[in-house]
Amino acid sequence: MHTVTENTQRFSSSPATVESFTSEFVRQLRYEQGVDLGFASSDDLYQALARTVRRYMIDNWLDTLSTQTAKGAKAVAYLSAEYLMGPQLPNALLATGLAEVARDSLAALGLDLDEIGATEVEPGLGNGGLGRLAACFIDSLATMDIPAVGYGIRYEYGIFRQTFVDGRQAEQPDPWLSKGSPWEFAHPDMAVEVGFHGHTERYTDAAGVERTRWVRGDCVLAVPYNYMVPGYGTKNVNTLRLWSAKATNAFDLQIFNAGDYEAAVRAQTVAENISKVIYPEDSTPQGKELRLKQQYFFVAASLADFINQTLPQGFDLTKIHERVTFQLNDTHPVIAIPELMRILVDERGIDWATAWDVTRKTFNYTCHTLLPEALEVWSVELLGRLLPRHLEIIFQINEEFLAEVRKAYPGDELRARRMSIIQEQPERAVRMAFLASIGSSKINGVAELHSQLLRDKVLNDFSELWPSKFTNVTNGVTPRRFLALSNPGLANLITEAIGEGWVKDLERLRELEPFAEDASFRSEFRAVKAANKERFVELIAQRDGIELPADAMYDVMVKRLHEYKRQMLKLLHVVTLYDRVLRGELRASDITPRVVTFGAKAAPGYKMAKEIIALINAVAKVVNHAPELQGRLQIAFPANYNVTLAEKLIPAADLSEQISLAGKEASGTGNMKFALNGALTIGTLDGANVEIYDLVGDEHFFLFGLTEPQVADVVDAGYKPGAYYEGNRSLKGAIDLIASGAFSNGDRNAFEFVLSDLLGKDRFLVLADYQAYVDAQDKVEVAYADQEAWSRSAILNVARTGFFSSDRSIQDYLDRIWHAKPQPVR
Ligand code: Z15
Repeated sequence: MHTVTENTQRFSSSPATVESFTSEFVRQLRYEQGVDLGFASSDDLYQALARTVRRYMIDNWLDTLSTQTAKGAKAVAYLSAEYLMGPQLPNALLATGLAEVARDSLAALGLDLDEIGATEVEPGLGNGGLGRLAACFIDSLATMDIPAVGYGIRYEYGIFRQTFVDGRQAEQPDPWLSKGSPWEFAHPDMAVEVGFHGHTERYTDAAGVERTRWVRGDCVLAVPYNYMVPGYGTKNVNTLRLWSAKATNAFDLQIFNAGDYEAAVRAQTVAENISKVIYPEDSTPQGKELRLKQQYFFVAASLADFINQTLPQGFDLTKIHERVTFQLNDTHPVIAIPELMRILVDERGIDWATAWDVTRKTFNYTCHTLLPEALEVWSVELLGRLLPRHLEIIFQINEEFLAEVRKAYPGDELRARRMSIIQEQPERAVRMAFLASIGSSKINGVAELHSQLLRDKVLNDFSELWPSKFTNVTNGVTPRRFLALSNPGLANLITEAIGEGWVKDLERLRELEPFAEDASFRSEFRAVKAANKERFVELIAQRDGIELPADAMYDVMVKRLHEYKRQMLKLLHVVTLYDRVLRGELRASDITPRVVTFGAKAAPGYKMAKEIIALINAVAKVVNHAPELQGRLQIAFPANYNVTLAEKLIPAADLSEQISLAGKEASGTGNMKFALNGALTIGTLDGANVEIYDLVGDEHFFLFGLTEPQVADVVDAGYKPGAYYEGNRSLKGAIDLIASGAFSNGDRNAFEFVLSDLLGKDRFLVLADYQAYVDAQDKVEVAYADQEAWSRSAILNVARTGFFSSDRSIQDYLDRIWHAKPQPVR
C-alpha cells in the first residue's frame, strides 16, 4: 500500500540525519513535553514529532522575515476569512525533505510514521472551495518566494463534524485545538485592540482643521498566532497570521468596579465569542451580527498589524500601496476599505482625496460567486450601530461615487440607483461587492466564464464605467498537496517518466503526452489507480465501516451540498439505472460495476440541502442491498468529507462529476484536482470546466447539458419542469420510484419537500439537463469498457492540466494585479 509520505524524500535534500532527528525527537518528548518514550500516548508522539519537524523550518522562517524586512520589497497581504489547510505534518515533511529521515528514525524507535501522523486533526478553518483556494495560494506564494502574509481568524471550532443519524445530517463541534496545536506560535505581546460600537464626534485639531473621531464603545484584543507556510524546494517560509479574540483588561477591572463578577465574566464570553466558531455557510451568507464582528475584527487587526509592525516606524502611509497589496478574498474582508480610510483620514490626518486615492491603489477584490443571493449585504442599521464611523465613511464614498456616475451618465438616474452602494429594498443595506468594486484597483473573477459573466451581468454597470478594472485569474490547486503528497504512486510514475521538475513547474506534465501511447506506461498507470482504489477501500472500511469493491469504476461527486451543484442530478441517474433494472429494461449484468461516491456537508440551516442528503442516504440503503442489482451499483456516502479524505479519494477516482448548472459555479477547484489525478470529467460548460474541456479535448471529456446562454433562454421562456417530467418516461420513472416510497419504507411523503420543488420550481434546471446527463453517462459506460482507450484519455488529462497549478494562478495575480517580486532567501 502506498503511504502518504513514502516517496517524498526524492524531491528535496534533508536537513537532518536519522541520528540528529532521533535525538531531537527524544529531546522534544522528554524536555519540552515531559514525557518518557515508554509512556508516551499517540498524541504525545504526534506533538513531539510535529515539534521536531517544525524545528527544522524555524531558521528559514526567521531568515525569510529578516530578508523581507531588510529589502523593503512590496508584499502581498491576503485577507481571507477562511483557510482550509488540511493536515500539516505531511506537508511539512515534504517541504523540509525530512520524510524519509523521520520514517527511519521513528522505525528505529519501534514507531510508525503513518500511525503517528493519523493522530493529526486537520485544521478545518474553512467551508469549501474558497477556503481551500486560500490555502493553495499561500503554498504557492511561499514556493515562489513572494513576500506574503495570510491574514485570517483562528477559529476555536472549525467546520462542524458531520455524522449521519438515520441518514440525516447531524453536526458535532470540531474542537480542533483541544489538544493544542504544535504548529502555532502565540504572540500575546503583539495583541491589537479592536473597537466596536460607540459614536463619532467632530472636533477641531491643534492646526485648526475640522476632523472626526470615533469614540469606541467597547473593544477586544486580537491576539496573533503565527503559522509557518513553508515553500517547496526553497528556503522561503512565509507566515499565516490568524487572530484570536480575547477580552481586554477592562473586563477584569469591571469585576472590581461594579462588584458584579458574573456580568464581568459574561462580558468576557461575549468578547471571546468573536473567534469562537466558523460560520458553516458556503456561498450563502447569513447576515448575522457576530459574523460582521468577525469580519471587522480580523481586518482591523490585520491592517493595524501591517502598518504598525511590518512597515518601518514613521513610514509615510500615502505610499502604502508601494509596499503592500491587500487582496480581498470575496466580500468577507471588504470592511477593510473604510477601515484604511479611517486610519488615513482620522488617525493620520491625511486629506480625504489623497487617502481615497491611496486606498483604491492598495486593495484588489476577487469575486467568487454568481449567485445573487450570495452577495453579502449588511443592513445600515446594524453597520451603523456596530461601526458608526465606517458607515459615515461608506456614505461619503458613495456620495462621491454617485456624483461620478451622474457625471459620466447625465440624466441616467436609474443607473445611479442601481450602482449605489446602498440598496433601499427590502431594507437599507450596504452592498459589499459594490463597495469592494469601487474601492479596489482590480476586480477579478476566478475562471474565464465567471469573469465574463461578472462583466456582462453581476457587475455590468461597473465594467461599463471602468472596463480596465476587470480581469480574470483562473483558479488553481497546489501540486504539492494534491499530487506529490496525495498520490505518491502517480507522482513517482511521472517523475520516472519526465523527471521531478513538474512539482514546481506543472506545465511540464505536457511531456507525458507521448506516454499515453505507450502500452506499458498505461499499464503502470492503471496499476497506480488500482492501488489508490485499494488504499481508499481500506480507509473507508476502517473509517466508516463501509465495505466497497476495489475493482469497480469510481464515480465521484464531492463538494458542498448545494442545489446549484446538482447532487440531485447524479442521484436521479442512479435511481434511473435501478428503475431500469427493476422494469427489466436493463440487465444488471450489463452494468459496469460502479461505486458512486458522494461527499458533502450542508449548511446547518439549509433545509433543502439536508433533505437531499437524507434522500441520497435513503437511496443508498436500498440500492446497496438490492438483489436485482447484484452488487453492480453501490453508493458510498462517507460522512464528514474534508481535506484528509479528499487526499485519499481523489487519486482513486475514475470519473469526476462536475455537473453544476452552467453559469452558476464560479470556477470549482475539485474539478482540477480530479483531472490532474487522472480522472475523466463528466461535466457542463460551467466555471473552470470550460477551460479543462478546452485543454484536454472533446474526446477526453464527457460534455453535456445546456450552455449558459441556453439556460438564460430556457428561463426567459418560462421554464416548466413538469413538462420534462411528463415528457420523459425514464425521468418520470425515477421520480415516481422515489415518490412511491421505495426508498422510505413505503412512506410516500418522505421526500415531498425535494420532489415538489423539483417538479414545481427546479431553479437549477435539473430536469432540463436530465436526459443529456443520462446519455453522457451511457457514453461513459461504453468508454470505460475499453480500458486502453480510457487510460490513454486519463493520462492525457494529467498531461494537459498543468495549467491548473496554483503557481500559475499566483503568477497571473503577480502579472495582472499585484506586481510584487520574488525575494529568495539565500
Ligand atoms: C465558496 O467556497 C465559493 C464562493 C463563495 O462565494 C463562497 Cl461564500 C464560498 C467558491 C465557489 O463556489 C467555487 O466555484 C470556487 O471555485 C471557489 O469559491 C474558489 O474560487
